Amino acid sequence: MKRVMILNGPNLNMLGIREPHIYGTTTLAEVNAGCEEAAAKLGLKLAFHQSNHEGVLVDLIQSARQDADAIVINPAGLSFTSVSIMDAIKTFEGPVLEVHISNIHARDEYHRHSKISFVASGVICGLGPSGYLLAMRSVAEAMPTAASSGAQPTTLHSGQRAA
Ligand code: DHK
Repeated sequence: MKRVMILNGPNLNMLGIREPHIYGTTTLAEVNAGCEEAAAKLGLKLAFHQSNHEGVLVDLIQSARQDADAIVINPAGLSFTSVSIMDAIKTFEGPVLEVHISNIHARDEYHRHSKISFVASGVICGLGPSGYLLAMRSVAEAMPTAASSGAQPTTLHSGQRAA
C-alpha cells in the first residue's frame, strides 16, 4: 500500500474559523476525515501532520524519505517565503503535490508566487478541500497499487516530476 504524507503548514489548524470567506467553513479534522475516506477507496495509507513551524515541516519532509512514497503539502503562508521547505522537497524523490484551498493566483501580491511550485510535481489551487482528494487521486494513479492491474505508467504523469 502506498504511503502518503499529508502536510499542512501554518494556520491551517484554524481552518473553519479563519477567514471563512476565503478558506470556507470546513475544519482541518473534517478535511482529514474526507482524505481518510478517499484513501480507503484508493488504496493509500495516510499520515497527517500540521505545524505552524518551518523547521518542523522541514524535518517531516526529510523523514518522508523513509516514511512515505508521496507527499501532499499545503505549505500555507510558507509557500511564498520558504527556501528551506523548497530545498527539503528537492531531497524527496517521489511525487510532491502542492495544494492550496484558495486560488492563490486570484489573490493579493503576497499570496501569488509560491516558491514550492518550482519544485512540486503538480499544483492544485482554488478547489477548496477537494484539492487534497484530487492530489491523492493523482498519487494513486501515478503509482498503481499491487491490487491494481499492474500496468505501469509509460508517460510522465502530473504526479511525477521531470528529471
Ligand atoms: C493557505 C494559507 O494559509 C495562505 O497563506 C496561502 C493557502 C493559501 C490555501 O489557500 O490553502 O496563501
